[in-house]
Amino acid sequence: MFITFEGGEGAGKSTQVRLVQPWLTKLGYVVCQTHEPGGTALGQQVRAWLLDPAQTITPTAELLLFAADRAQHVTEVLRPALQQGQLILCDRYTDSTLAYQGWGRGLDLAMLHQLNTLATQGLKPHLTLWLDVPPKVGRARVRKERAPDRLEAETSAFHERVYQGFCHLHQAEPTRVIRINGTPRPTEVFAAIQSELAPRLPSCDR
Ligand code: Z5A
Repeated sequence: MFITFEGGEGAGKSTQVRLVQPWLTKLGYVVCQTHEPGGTALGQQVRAWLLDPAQTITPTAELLLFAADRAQHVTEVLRPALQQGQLILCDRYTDSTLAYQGWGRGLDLAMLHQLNTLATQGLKPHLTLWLDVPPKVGRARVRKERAPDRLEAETSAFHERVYQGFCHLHQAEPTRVIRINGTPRPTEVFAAIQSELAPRLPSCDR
């Protein structure tokens, strides 16, 4: 099973992946925990360019860098993990491209769908957990910790458009893109994720 975590900056994706992983392992699943951008050695370098606030990157170049990271990640990590029967937890995937480069940057959504298909060779998540946190709340969480990276340093209007993108993705595919209220405490968010995930998990031979 291939599960992705999505949301705006500071939505709590990494926090929840860190809670879900040991829970699923305890249930007997072999879990592959990964992320985009940067889930491969090549991707780590691409990620450094993408997030470096000193870089000026055109929207199209940015899109192609995310796609290159994804193409490598799918071939090197995701497909082999699925072939080995592992359960994948992936922090960001194709929906981030639609929300950030589509709604955020205003690139053509039909073209983004085509590019996502090319980069993933058609590999879609079985389930996506969208951590719904208002952009202001997510940004405040991140600002408390560190200086913003290149994308985090975008305007509030950009992050609001990204948020609208995630809302739209949830409305368009409500059975795949599950909305989780990401504003309560992490343990409460985790409990909500457990109750959504538990009935959907495949049977597991311990
Ligand atoms: N991007 C893109 O544009 N196109 C694409 O195709 C892809 C990505 C794949 C890097 O991603 C950027 O790439 C990202 C989207 C773009 N840019 N932005 N903005 P990333 O995943 O590396 O960066 P991120 O999503 O922004 O990471 P993040 O800010 O660290 O968010 P997070 O993983 O969702 O949150 P977290 O690390 O779990 O938590 C952040 C803080 O909030 C931390 O202090 C926690 O302790 C705290 N936290 C977490 N949960 C809670 C709750 N429930 N309450 C209170 N505080 C909490």
